[in-house]
Amino acid sequence: MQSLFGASLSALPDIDGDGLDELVVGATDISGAYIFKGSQLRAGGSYSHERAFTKIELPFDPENPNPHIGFSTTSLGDLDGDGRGELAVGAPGWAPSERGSVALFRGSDLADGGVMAVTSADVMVLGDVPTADVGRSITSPGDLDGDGFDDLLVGSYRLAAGEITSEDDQVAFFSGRGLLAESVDVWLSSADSIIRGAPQVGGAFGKSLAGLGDVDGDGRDDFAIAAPRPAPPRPAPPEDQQHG
Ligand SMILES: [Ca+2]
Ligand SMILES: [Ca+2]
Ligand SMILES: [Ca+2]
Ligand SMILES: [Ca+2]
Repeated sequence: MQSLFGASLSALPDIDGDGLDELVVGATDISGAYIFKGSQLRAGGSYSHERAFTKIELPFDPENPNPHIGFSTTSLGDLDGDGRGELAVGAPGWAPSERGSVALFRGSDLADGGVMAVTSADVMVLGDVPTADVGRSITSPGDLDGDGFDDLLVGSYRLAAGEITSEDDQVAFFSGRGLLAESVDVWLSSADSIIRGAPQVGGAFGKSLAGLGDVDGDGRDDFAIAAPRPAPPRPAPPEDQQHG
């Protein structure tokens, strides 16, 4: 799971009201998510994580040295009605449940700058099923259920060899409307729905997630899930059926 500064990248809708969107950079080697304001980037130059306006980190814990905060990041539209978008940060190596997590921050809380602990998130999505590494992938695919609020997809998959079950590779759907309503942590199993991949070691169902907009014209946004598993060996076709 090694990745350096830039393990994930997301645009974040303008949180400081200057009309410029912001940039979120995930850095799993130093385990953090770093927000650079659009106004910083407009000025040019080069930036390390130390120059980020807002830093989402976790104090080093020798018992959990690799929380992998920032392995994935995604912005969501405004869920709490204050006109600013929100941010989700995946930490697949950290959670009280030790099964990974996703931290959800209100955009308004990120606008003051400085260092924020990932544990100060408004809501944490925590793994509670026999799967590993919740939050390896996340995306906001737009509004899937048509309630006017962006929704959240949380992917978790296991790459380790050994016995694997259908719960090892799954994508959880959370309707955005209620996510920030009570500011309480939610378990993955309480997702509004869960899509499971066919169990296969190294299958990585959910490694990539993408919102597509409304491709079939039914008024609700659509999405795609990739499972970049190794293809099984294919027998050579008979000579008289070969395709050009
Ligand atoms: Ca801005
Ligand atoms: Ca908001
Ligand atoms: Ca929705
Ligand atoms: Ca649709």
